[in-house]
Amino acid sequence: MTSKTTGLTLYTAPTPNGWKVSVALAELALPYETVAVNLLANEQKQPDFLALNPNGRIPVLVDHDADDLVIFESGAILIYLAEKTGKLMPANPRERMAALQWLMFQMSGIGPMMGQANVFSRYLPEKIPLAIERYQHECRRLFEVLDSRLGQAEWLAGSEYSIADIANWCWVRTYRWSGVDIEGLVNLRRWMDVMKERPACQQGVTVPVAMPALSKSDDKAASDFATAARTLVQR
Ligand SMILES: N[C@@H](CCC(=O)N[C@@H](CS)C(=O)NCC(=O)O)C(=O)O
Repeated sequence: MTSKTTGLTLYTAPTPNGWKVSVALAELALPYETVAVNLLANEQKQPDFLALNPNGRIPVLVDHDADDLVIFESGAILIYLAEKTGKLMPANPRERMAALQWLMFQMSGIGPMMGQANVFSRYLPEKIPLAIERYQHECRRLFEVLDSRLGQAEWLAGSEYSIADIANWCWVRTYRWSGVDIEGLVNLRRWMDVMKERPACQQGVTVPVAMPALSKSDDKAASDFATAARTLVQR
């Protein structure tokens, strides 16, 4: 836990939901203190962390300059940062709603479905083909929805880069780990290529530590990661 009294503290771990906030903070060039939460040691379920987030999950942001305001749920944190700074959210009402809509699409669709694809294809010792197919197909379907949107507009909200792009990219970039194919999704590919060149995106995904490329299932790093994650999902 932090003893900081001013500025921002981010409680996080090297996962897509944590990266959403570290990428946004990098885009906004806001200084912050990082507290790395060890998920495998179950630190997120200990009383001092549960006092910050009763759901026992990262990320959590504390704004010490706003009377130690504590925010959990990555989507809420992104909206808070956009409102605090007046950035990463279009001012135009139509595009603002589009940004919120595509943020919710990530929070309720892309994140949970990719999460379950990972659980069934990577972490559970018993392989249930129907469950693996169900979640990987649903991810592919959601990726096609993103691809279609990105065929109509440069960014998810429309003409402006926003928190919706950050939220979706932090998950979609791990498509290989979830076993989801992006073949033929040219608009999604175009957007991913642009996103990965942004310095803030590159820096944000190294917080709190850089993750090895989990792209090959026979990789030692990948198999160590899957073994550790198995403990977490079977707790
Ligand atoms: N809807 C939440 C999901 C947060 C979440 O699932 N965090 C994961 C890491 S990506 C976690 O803390 N897992 C630890 C656990 O399940 O005990 C958000 O977007 O903030």
